[in-house]
Amino acid sequence: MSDTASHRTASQLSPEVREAFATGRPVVALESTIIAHGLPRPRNLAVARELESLVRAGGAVPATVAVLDGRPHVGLNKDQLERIAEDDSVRKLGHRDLAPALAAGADGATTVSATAFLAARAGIRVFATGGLGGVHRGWTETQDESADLRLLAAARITVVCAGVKSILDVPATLQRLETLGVTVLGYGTDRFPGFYLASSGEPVDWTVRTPEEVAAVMAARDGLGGPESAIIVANPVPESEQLDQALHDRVLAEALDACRERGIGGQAVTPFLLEQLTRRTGGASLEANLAAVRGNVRLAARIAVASAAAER
Ligand code: PSU
Ligand code: MN
Repeated sequence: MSDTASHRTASQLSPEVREAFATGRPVVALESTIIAHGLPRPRNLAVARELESLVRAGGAVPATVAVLDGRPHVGLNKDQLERIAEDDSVRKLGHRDLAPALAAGADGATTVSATAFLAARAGIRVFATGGLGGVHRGWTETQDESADLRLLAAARITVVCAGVKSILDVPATLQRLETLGVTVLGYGTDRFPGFYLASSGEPVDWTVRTPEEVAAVMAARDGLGGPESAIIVANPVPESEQLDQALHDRVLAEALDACRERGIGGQAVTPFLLEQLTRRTGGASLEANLAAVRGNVRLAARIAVASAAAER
């Protein structure tokens, strides 16, 4: 654990996670914003539980991250997971929101930026999500770029995702990741995945094909002593489960128009667009999103197992 300095606010570890740290078992961090703000109810709670089961089935221990009563939690029990999925007072917390949420004693779901920070600080090496945040389309007008990117430039953690959300400007986001020095690995592909789609059409410089290869990259980076930034493992949704490309493009254009017309801004943009896509595709985008997340969680467990074995 890195919470050795006594002046630090220690995260509350679940008994399962504490035990895993003590015995060297692999742990996979999961974010909670996707649960609280990225998926419709009541499906979100079932998904939260399913994702934890997938981690366990893969031989690792799940650590869903959230803030409850102003305390950061790494690993949630059954009641706490329910609270995140069902309680209306649960806020969306990026990295910069952690301190005010702690001071206010608030409940909050953590985004990729806040989850990566808390998980890395607790000593967790692998984290799974759906799609990362990034540079939004129309950035020149709104300057909307997810805080996920800057935090990933500063957290030593491996993030398994289906690329970045396709609601974003994908080439601009990849450029930003390059500038920030974040390593990007295509998993079984030389194309950057497109979240709802197996491919965004953009190239990636490095391709890996097994969890052991990812573990080798992690070990090599440790051996180098840096950089202190994330490794993104970009894992495509299976083609058989991807969203139809033409439907995706048409519906996304409508959703972006709706977002602009209603003047949606700030933290509300991403949940709004995801919800619009689900509605306008009759639920098809939700199924593709879930297929991507499940695949990422399974792969993250395999990477955590391989990495823990390599460390022994
Ligand atoms: N992946 C999903 N669904 C989501 C998210 C990721 O499949 O809802 C969340 C993550 O928590 C990510 C956040 O950090 O969306 C990005 O929000 P923003 O664009 O406001 O930074
Ligand atoms: Mn934003």
